[in-house]
Amino acid sequence: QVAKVKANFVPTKEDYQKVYNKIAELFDEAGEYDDGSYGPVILRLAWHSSGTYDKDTKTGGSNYATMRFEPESLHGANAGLNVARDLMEKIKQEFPWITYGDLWTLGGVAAVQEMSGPKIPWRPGRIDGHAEHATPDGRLPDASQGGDHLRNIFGRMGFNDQEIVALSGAHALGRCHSSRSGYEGPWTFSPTTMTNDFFKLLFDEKWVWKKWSGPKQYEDKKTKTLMMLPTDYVLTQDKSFRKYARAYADSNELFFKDFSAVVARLFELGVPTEQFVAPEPWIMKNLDEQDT
Ligand code: DDH
Repeated sequence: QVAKVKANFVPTKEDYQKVYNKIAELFDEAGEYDDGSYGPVILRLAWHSSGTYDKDTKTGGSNYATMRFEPESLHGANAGLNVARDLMEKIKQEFPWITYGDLWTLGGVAAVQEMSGPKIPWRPGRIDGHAEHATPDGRLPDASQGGDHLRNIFGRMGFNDQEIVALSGAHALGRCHSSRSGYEGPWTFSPTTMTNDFFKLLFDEKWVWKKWSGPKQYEDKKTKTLMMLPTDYVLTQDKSFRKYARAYADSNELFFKDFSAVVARLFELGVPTEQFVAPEPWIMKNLDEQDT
């Protein structure tokens, strides 16, 4: 049954916490799907809905949740994210008052926090837009490219080298699917727990080209079970990137601190400040911090 939005209903932080809780409970309903959690794919939805931002034209970003519409839903980079959008649609039916942009980014926050990551400050205020707010294809990173491409793509969003490296640490979570991106496999041995293992493995393992007919990707020489994308590996090859990657490999605490700050900013890209309900972002509670 679809709940009706009551007239003049002004949701409070507690109402958003209820949505957070439902999303968090949903992660564990994954059963045999991937590594037993929907968390990673929902984080990817939040990131791809935010990462289309262009600071010069102030277009794209999480404000309008335009990935609901074609052709953005069909952009190559978004292959497989229909899984995440369909899951979030169930939550939207239960809480029809929340906007899609708020719902998807709150999903990303819940994914990081529930998979043992740092708190991600977040606040509501995004509005549902229309297909004409969608941005052209090609705004998200192409995994086959190198450092210049990363700087172009993330620079357009307003991020520097340190922030590019911190954001890339999200690949501690989840995996590649040959049916979606063409790439295959997880980056770490614990793809549903947020750690700095992505950086540690980059330095500690020997990475060799995987011999297969798929797109060029690395595999770890020892177990051949882990993978790195060309854009991941470049974080150890470029002098400036390497400095930050090394620092995050050496300190999970530093990585969590920087990751939290940069993801909070990522999820607010494209949202005019005056739209935000609260002057300061909120810290949502994890499921295990509540009595429920
Ligand atoms: Fe990513 N990512 N990502 N990524 N990403 C993929 C999966 C996941 C790139 C390419 C890919 C970020 C940055 C980059 C997550 C989070 C984040 C896949 C595999 C590719 C390819 C998709 C599939 O086959 O299902 C590239 C390139 C970059 C870059 O250039 C830096 C960032 C910034 C984030 C973030 O969340 C902040 C997550 C999570 C996944 C795992 C999804 C899943 O289904 O599992």
